[in-house]
Amino acid sequence: MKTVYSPLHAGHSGQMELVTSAIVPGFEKPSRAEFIRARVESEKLGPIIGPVEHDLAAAKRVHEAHYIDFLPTVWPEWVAAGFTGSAMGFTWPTRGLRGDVPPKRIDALLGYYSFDAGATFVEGTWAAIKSSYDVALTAAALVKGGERTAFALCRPPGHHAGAAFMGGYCFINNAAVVAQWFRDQGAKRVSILDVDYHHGNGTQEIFYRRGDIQVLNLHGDPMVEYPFFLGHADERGEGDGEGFNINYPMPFGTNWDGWGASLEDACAKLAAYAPDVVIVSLGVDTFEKDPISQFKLKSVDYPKIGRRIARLGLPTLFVMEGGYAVEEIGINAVGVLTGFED
Ligand code: SP5
Ligand code: ZN
Repeated sequence: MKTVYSPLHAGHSGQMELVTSAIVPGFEKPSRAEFIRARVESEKLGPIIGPVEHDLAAAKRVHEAHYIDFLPTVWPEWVAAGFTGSAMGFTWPTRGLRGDVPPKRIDALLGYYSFDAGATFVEGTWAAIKSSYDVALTAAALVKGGERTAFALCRPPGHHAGAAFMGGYCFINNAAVVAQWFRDQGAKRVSILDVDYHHGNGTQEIFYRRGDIQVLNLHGDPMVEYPFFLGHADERGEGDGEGFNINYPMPFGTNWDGWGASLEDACAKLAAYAPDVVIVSLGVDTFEKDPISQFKLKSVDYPKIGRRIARLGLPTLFVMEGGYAVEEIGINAVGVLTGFED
């Protein structure tokens, strides 16, 4: 399969992150994408190609236009305000506050457009976000053009980004963008299978009232795991979307037995939906050695994921999301892809 990759991700580096009362170097760092790219090469997965540049129209099909227009302004406004370090919010419009009046200060706007302090900007961040979006759309076009599968090596990831908010290392929701893009290209139904350790709250929010895009999510139980405020099993979609959002929250310590059983159930529901295309939000932070996660998948389990998805027999686009054990991230991510191609 072809991999789409852009070196522009690397400018999104040196971000700091707020973790339990300390500001630490971000877990979502450039070496993640480089370890994956190196493994794609050493495993001879297939050609690595660069992205085609796109305008932002496809992003505005799933995100609010004012949010997308805000993103490129962040770093220039942060610098103009005299701030240094990673640009991040510090005040958020939660229950009881006004979420409808954008303030006029960049540090306040960062809070207005986010749900945590986990999506921070440095000088190269906007270029990286844009390249990640271009990578996803370029890979989608390969599948639309008749290839059975493709790998969008996106960085930064996307699944925590909602219609008008960022967070959790995510800015533009690449998987949501390409799901809508396939619909706009004539696909009747699209399924998004999110196997990242964390619940894809942004993807769920974007499609919650829609029946034309099925969203299946396997993740750590939000009662005890980030993002905490979405991802419970009783969230099944609303209106036209009733029954088309399916969550599989799982406890800390879940290994292949439990996780694989959830995948099996998700694949059955996906097959019954009979989509024209499957988008896999591919996180490998389910790995036993992941530094921020609590599942216990082993490297030998990742090819099993790919093989099970391949058995659906559907055109499948893999979109990279999380995974922070950088030494093994390439082995695990590419393990899914080689398993798919077995
Ligand atoms: C795309 C993606 O995987 N985003 C994940 C965002 C997670 N942000 C919260 C991380 C909290 C880490 N707390 C545990 C620290 C252990 N030292
Ligand atoms: Zn994750």
